[in-house]
Amino acid sequence: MLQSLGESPPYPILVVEDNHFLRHVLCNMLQEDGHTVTAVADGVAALEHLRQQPCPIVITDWVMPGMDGLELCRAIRSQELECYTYILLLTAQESKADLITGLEAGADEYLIKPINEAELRARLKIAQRILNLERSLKQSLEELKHLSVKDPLTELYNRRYLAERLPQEIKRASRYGRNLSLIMLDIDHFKAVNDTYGHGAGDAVLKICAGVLQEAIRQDVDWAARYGGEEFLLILPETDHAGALVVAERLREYFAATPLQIGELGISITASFGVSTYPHDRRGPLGAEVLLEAADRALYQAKKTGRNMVCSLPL
Ligand code: GH3
Ligand code: MG
Ligand code: MG
Ligand code: MG
Repeated sequence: MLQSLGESPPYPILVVEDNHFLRHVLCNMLQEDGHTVTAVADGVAALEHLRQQPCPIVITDWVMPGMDGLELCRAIRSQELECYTYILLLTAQESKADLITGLEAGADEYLIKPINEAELRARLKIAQRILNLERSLKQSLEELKHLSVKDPLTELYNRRYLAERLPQEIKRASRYGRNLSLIMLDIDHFKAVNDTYGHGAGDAVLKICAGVLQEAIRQDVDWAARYGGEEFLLILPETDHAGALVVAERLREYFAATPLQIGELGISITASFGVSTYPHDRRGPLGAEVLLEAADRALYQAKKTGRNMVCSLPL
């Protein structure tokens, strides 16, 4: 949603002005309007400040000793900053040619001295609108990124992400001689959950299971994906086969012993597990599909041998 004017608090401003009196007047006025203001006396100090702390709005004088306003505009525009810097150039120059030079150096707007406060405020409203626009675009981009890799029901990673990331994990394990384990699990007789309690309760069970999986793994190292309807995959870097079997067995026990609470209902489920491992001493990489297939065969074995079980097969 695009934010409308006035909804966002005033943005911080960096004032760059060598004239002490004018700097003081500007700072007071901007602070009264609710901006957080930092003031410096020349372009070099401004750049140094921006390097340490990006600032969305810069109001800069043109003529200053050392680095002047034009050079500052060019320097800011030549940098890769994480957010847009709106630059308002203050100038005593009134000729069209000079003003065009200022804009071409990278200023978004100019204001001719002596400064008219109402005009300055109006210009800052434009800055606020543009910066709001940038912010909402960034938010939308983040949301889109999130949507493109996450399963909407469980909030776990989706198959698309898995297809992209798993080969990278395998390559990494291969390069550094590390273990990498997969746990594939499938809820037993899940169809019966839907049939008995309804599809809504079935969805709720899937969500809770996903939450349990997410909690059970090491944050920021391991990750979980929804592999199919009621099938999940845990990816455990730096984990050997024995370690992965322990994790799977612990989860199996938890599910078997803990009814999932959905409103008033306590729904008991079990799950079957298949474990596969890329061993640290294996030479050369391995296709992701080989590792997935091994986990899938092990899971099939667990289903065939009675469910509520952890199985593993050699690669
Ligand atoms: P098994 O022990 O052999 O795994 O039996 P199962 O019933 O779990 O397996 P089956 O593959 O026969 O059925 C899976 C069921 O999962 C059928 C499908 O409707 C249900 N399912 C898949 N995705 C979803 C979902 O997003 N929500 C709900 N509620 N059910 C789903
Ligand atoms: Mg000056
Ligand atoms: Mg199932
Ligand atoms: Mg299944």
